[in-house]
Amino acid sequence: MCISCCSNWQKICDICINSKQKRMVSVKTLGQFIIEKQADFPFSKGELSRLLRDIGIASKIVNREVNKAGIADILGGAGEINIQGENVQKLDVFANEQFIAALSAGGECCAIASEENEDIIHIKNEMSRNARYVVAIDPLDGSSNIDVNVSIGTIFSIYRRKSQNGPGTNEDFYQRGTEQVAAGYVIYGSSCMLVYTTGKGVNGFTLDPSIGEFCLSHPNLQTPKMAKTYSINEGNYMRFPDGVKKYIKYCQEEDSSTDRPYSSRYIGSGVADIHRNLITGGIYMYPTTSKSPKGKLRLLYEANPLAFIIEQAGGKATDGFNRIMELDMKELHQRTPLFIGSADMVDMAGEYMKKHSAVEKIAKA
Ligand code: P6P
Repeated sequence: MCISCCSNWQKICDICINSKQKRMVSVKTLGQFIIEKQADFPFSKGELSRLLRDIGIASKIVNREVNKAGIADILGGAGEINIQGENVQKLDVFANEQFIAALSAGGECCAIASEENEDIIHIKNEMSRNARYVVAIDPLDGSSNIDVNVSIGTIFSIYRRKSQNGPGTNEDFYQRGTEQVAAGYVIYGSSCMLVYTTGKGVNGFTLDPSIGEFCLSHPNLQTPKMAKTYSINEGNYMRFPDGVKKYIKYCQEEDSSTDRPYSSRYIGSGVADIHRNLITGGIYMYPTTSKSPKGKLRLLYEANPLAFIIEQAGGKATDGFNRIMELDMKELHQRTPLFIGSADMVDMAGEYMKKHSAVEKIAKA
């Protein structure tokens, strides 16, 4: 209530109330949006919508705990007993359990592949055994940043199962990224945002803690074709392929006609770096290194969902040579190099990779 209402509470109050009602009317929650967009999937009986709802619920619970992490000393650090006498879990274990619980209770997926679990998790209850979808998830990416209060994220990917019924199988997850029916991430940062696509554009929702709802804040996100930010752990420079080294030098050269040098921005939390680049433009690269000869990021629950989102926003995602979403899935925790972001920047990095990998191959031969 504004101060002026108190002085003349009847008349001004109506204005104040009307403006609040207008604000509420303009707010569209994730739930309302999902129902509205359900018409895009005439054959869907709402299962996909319920899956997204379940993920939204778990995200709110994880966000609440992530926000408290800073006072872990009071609550007790992971592995200790807190003041309530409860065993304090590591946040990535907690997050994993929350997403598994929400997806199991929702009954819309028959199996989950998680970064936290070596094997797939079969959802045992009767309702889920014959569910049509499987979910791949990185419950808390960048969790090493929790203790230093840096943004972290959850990444998820949804496929239709390939097996007919009964418990899900590994083969249900051995699908190319092009087969995803939905993908998204949650970023637990200065605000909590959920960004997702079902193949009809990318939309971002910001959690309003005062009403406990994700509200549409970034409709139809599109990423700039070209920008001036590159994200890579340059500490690995000596271990990079020559094409990456040459592209980094290109980014650093002085040339006002192409807005160079670019800015280097690397948070060490992929969801945070890729989210910033999605909105402002830029390229994120995690190439092969001598320490990670196949790359570090996982294809199933990191590269593919992020690639689906960035492509839907007009960007590109490759392994330096090939489109991420066309790579064959052969192992649950398969790693891949990742070049993702503004289309023209990914293309240029790819040209450097192509040009110098040929030279490298000849040198090694
Ligand atoms: P490095 C987090 O562990 C992650 O998978 C990405 O989110 C992040 O961009 C990258 O690894 C950081 O790895 O080797 O640079 O510390």
